[in-house]
Amino acid sequence: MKVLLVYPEFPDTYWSFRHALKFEGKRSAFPPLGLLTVSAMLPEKWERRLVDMNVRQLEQADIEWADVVFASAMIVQKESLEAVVRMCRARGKRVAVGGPYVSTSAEHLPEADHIFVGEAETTLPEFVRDIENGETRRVYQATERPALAATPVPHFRLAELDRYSAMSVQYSRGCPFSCEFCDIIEIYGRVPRTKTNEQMLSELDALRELGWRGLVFIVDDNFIGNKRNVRRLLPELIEWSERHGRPFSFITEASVNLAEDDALLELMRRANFRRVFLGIETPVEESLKEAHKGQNTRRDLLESVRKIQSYGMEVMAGFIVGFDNDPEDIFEQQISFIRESAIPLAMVGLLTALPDTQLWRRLKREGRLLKESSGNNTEGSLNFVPRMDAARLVEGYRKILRTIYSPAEYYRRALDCLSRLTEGPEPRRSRLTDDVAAFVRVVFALGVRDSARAEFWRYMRRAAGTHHRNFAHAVTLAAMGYHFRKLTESFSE
Ligand code: B12
Ligand code: SF4
Repeated sequence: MKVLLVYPEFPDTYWSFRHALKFEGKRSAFPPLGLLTVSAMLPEKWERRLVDMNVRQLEQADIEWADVVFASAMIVQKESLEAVVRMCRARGKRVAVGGPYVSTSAEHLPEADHIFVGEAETTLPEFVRDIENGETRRVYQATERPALAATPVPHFRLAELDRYSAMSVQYSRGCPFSCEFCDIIEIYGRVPRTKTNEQMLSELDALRELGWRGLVFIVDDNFIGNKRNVRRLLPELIEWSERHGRPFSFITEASVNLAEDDALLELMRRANFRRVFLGIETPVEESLKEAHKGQNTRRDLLESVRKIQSYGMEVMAGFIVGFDNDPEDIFEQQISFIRESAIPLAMVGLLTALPDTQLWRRLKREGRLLKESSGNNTEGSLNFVPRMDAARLVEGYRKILRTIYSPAEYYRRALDCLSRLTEGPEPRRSRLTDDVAAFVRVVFALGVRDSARAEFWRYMRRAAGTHHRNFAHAVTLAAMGYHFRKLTESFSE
């Protein structure tokens, strides 16, 4: 059996990092870990090929080659997914689809032959048996959330490593909290399940043996969802890392209560965690309560961010406007929180009701749902009727973006952030010549062609003078800021 694994195209969003990746000569930020995992669950003797359409085109020849096509998608990829399914079906190929979009929106699916709802650890072996017996079904619905001990090491070798700026691994699925807008807990559950330490280290071994060096994204919904297990993992990870000359630095997502655990923060620092994405959402207590985000109301959020930064980790964070309890001055409050917290990469979104979430169900009961979500909460469109006047909300949202990504504000935050981070250079995979080429591209785009070049040079002078040990990071932050600003400008056109 020949299996073609296809990852459809992303639209251009804040999360695509497109304008920053081009400096590095990369095509995409991360490989499609879901498909790499699925591949590892298929019989050894099946042949497989991966086409991540974010790094290369899907050719007719790829489709012709395959007996069966497996595609995975998030909601934002649905149009591209539909096109892939049509193309492959038109060539008479059997098509199976799965992943987060398919799991939450199974009723709106393109004409795929097989639909996988939920995690595939139990359903995929069933499908393989059915294919061998010549009796397959259309829908394979996972009836349970599998223990991750059964999840094999993903087939990282299928990805063209050079085209990505980071690699991904997953340690846990699920989150113990209950935020109203969150679909994670609907898809992956509220009991975090983790892999064993051996599994994690085998995945890192696999990446190391393939020659990967540099950034690894631990894509967990909440890395500290099961603190007890994480506390057992980190000492082994530190030991592994020292033994191999610290080949990786890590980035992950965690809930804000990370800040209350100094011992855990210290372990993460020693394991070389350099960035943590936090779901801060809003500084407004009433809105946090409305969102059932109690873990954020019990602490001083600015203090929590500062504490995490003091362990050498840059904080990235998600922010949301559009809650029923948002006051009229919410936009100014968000801007000053982001400024004071020194979070350069602040992902601000409009509240979105994702399918089958608690928020979706409440708004439906209240008759306030307008349409299905596009899955992209940064495009400035609402899929429900907000309490605040909708036009005012969208304009206020755009004002936040214009302000926080204006060159003066952004560079100031980046410098504040650098001054809170204590660590030196990160492990890198690239050769010196590649680094120099990337630096020249950044200087040409931001320091010569960009209208904000004066701010850029002021920033670079300060970064070189005060933060020379973190200079590479300072350049990366400049490139990221450029991406966010370019995208913000394109929204306002
Ligand atoms: C890493 C990640 C990203 C990376 C993408 C990297 C990549 N190339 O895949 C980045 C940071 C770019 C990203 C961006 C976004 N993401 Co994202 N992301 C994740 C995250 C944290 C991990 C994904 C992952 O690798 N999982 C690990 C694999 C093993 O799990 P899996 O994909 O679910 O695969 C399993 C099953 O689903 C199944 N399966 C998957 N595919 C297939 C296919 C077939 C054929 C079969 C049989 C089975 C199968 O088998 C696997 C094993 O069980 C998830 C959360 C999560 N827990 O998954 C969110 C998540 C997927 N992202 C989400 C969203 C909303 C976004 C954004 C739109 C955010 C935004 N607000 O703008 C952007 C969009 C990107 C863009 N450019 O426009 C949502 C998706 C919601 C949905 N219902 O579609 C999730 C679920 C998180 C959330 N609630 O916010 N994301
Ligand atoms: S903390 Fe994050 S992952 Fe957990 S329920 Fe809330 S939004 Fe979802």
